[in-house]
Amino acid sequence: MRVLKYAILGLLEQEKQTGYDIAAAFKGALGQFWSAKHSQIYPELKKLVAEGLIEYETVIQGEKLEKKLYSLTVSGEAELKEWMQRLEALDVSHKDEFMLKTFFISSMEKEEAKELFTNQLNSRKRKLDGLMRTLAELEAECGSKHIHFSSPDFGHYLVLTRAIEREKGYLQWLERSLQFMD
Ligand code: FER
Repeated sequence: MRVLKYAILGLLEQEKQTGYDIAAAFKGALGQFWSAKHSQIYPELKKLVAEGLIEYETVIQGEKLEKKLYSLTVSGEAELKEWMQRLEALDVSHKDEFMLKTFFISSMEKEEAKELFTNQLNSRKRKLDGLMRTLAELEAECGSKHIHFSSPDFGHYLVLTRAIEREKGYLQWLERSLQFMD
């Protein structure tokens, strides 16, 4: 399935934007869990225009730089809505290279295995730190108000808290596995 298609439709549902803005969104929060390169984004935009799911108006930016400002068409909105409501089967395709190595760990020396796990532990601690910092920023932006379903950041909040729970669990498992190796 072309999931990138829906990522772009979702971004354009939030607001009209240029290809540059869309590419920038993939460098932000979205790109932390759904990555896409420029070389994928621009052809996808072209395809979506050809399919009538998005359209653009040409606008002048700065002196005379022409930019395409993309927006959803009515059928693009319908397609996004259909995808959002579709109940997908559990995704087993989460490819985790570290899990692949873990699966084959008996081919390693114990000290090598411990190094591999310690390295993963340190990387994931840093990742968790970054996630907690982003969450603190998000909460600070909200001020005293609590995040709720209709907050503009609600989706970002859910994605972040999910990632934090996952990393905490991952760290616990890494620590337990390291103890197990002793
Ligand atoms: C963010 C949103 C999501 C972010 C990280 C994520 C550090 C990570 C998600 C994941 O790993 O599932 O703003 O910033």
